[in-house]
Amino acid sequence: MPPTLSSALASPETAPPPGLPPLDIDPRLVGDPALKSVAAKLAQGRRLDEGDGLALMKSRDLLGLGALAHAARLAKNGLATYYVINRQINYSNICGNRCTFCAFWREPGGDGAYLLSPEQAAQMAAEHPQLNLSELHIVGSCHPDLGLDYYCELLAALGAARPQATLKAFTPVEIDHFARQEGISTSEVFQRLMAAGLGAMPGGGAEVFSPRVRRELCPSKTSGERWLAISGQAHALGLPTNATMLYGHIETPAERVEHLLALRQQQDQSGGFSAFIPLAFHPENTGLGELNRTTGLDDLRVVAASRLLLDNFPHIKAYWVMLGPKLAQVALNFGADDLDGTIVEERITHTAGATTAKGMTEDELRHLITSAGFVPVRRDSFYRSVEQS
Ligand code: V47
Repeated sequence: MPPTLSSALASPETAPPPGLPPLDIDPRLVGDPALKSVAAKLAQGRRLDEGDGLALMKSRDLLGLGALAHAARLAKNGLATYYVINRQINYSNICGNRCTFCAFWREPGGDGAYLLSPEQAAQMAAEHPQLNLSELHIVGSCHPDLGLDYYCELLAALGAARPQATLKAFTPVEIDHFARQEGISTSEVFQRLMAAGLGAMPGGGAEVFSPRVRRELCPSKTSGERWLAISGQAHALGLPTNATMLYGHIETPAERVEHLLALRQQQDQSGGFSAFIPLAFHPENTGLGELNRTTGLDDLRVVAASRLLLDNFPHIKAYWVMLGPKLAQVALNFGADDLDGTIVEERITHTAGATTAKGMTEDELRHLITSAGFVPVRRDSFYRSVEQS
C-alpha cells in the first residue's frame, strides 16, 4: 500500500523532539569500519562528536552513509517530503563585500549592476497570479548606499503585492550591514523590518565559519560568530531562520564539521533554526573558476553528515537548484526531507554556471517526491502543511 500523509508524518501535530532517538540501523549495510562505530553510537541514541563527524565527512561508503542518515530522516520526519510554492526576488546585485566565491555581485555602475525599486520588485512578485505563493524569498547584497528605509519600503511593497505570502528575507550578514549603515543596533533593525512585514529569514551568508576560509574568500563579510549571534537574536524575537554551508571550495573536512557543530550548539541555545541547506559550490565566473564542481559522492555525503550531526535541526533541504533535480531526489534517501520550491527565477547560482532550470512547477516537484516513494507535503515557511493548489 502506498504511504499516506498521516503515516508519513512522524508526528503530525507536534514538533519532533530535538535530538535523535536510538536509530534502527541494519549493521550489514555499513561497510566502512570508521562508520561502524558511528552506527553503534547512533543505535544507542548517543550524540555524535567531532571525531564521528570527521569519519562521516571522509567516508566513501555511500550506502553506509545512506543507511545511517536515512534512519535519522525516518525518525525525524517519516516519509514526509516538503516543498513550497515560492518565488525568489533578488533586489540588487550591487555589493561591497566582493566575496571571491560569488559570481553575482557587481560594483556600483558596473556592467550588469542593478537595483530594483520597491515598485519594480512588487511588480515581479505579482507576476504569475495563478501561482498561489506561500513564500517570497528575498535576498540581495550589501549595497554600499541604501538606508534601512529602502528595505522597509521593499518589504511593505512586496507584502502588499502578495499578502498571503510570508516574507522570508535578508541573511544575518545583511542585517549586520544594515545596522552598521544606519549606526543602530541589530535589534533596532529587526524591530523596523518586522514592523514592515519580515516573517522569516533564509540561511545564506554562513558560508564556512572557519576564520581561515573567511579571511581567504570573504574577508569583508560578517564573522561566523556574529552570524550565529544574529541568528540567535532573530530566534529570541520569534523569527524562524535557516542555516547554510557553502561547500566544495577550499574548506577542509574538519572545517565542515566545525561549522556543523557550531550550528548545532547555536540551535541548542536558541532553537529557532528550521532547516539546514548544504550549498554546492558552483565555480564558473567566480574568483575560483579553476576549481572543479562538487561530485555526486560529496554532495550526498554532506547531506548525510548534516542530517546526522544536526540532530536538533528539524529539516535538511536538498536544494534542487544546486544539486540538480535528479540528485536532489536521491538525497531524499540520504537524510533530506525538503526540496525547497518552485523558485520561478534563481539568479545567484545561475550566474555561477548552474545548468538547472530557473524554476520548477508544483507537479514536477511532487513527481520527484512520489516517484521516489516519499509523501509530498506542500508547506508554508513555518513547515505547516498547506493544501495542494
Ligand atoms: O549566501 C554564492 C551561496 C547563498 C555561490 O534559506 C553560492 O531556504 C554556490 O542562502 N555557488 C544564497 N553557492 C542562497 C541561499 C539559500 C538558497 C536556497 C534556500 C535558502 C533558504 C537559502 O548562495 C549565499 C552563498 O552562500 N553562493 N555564490 C556559488 N558560486
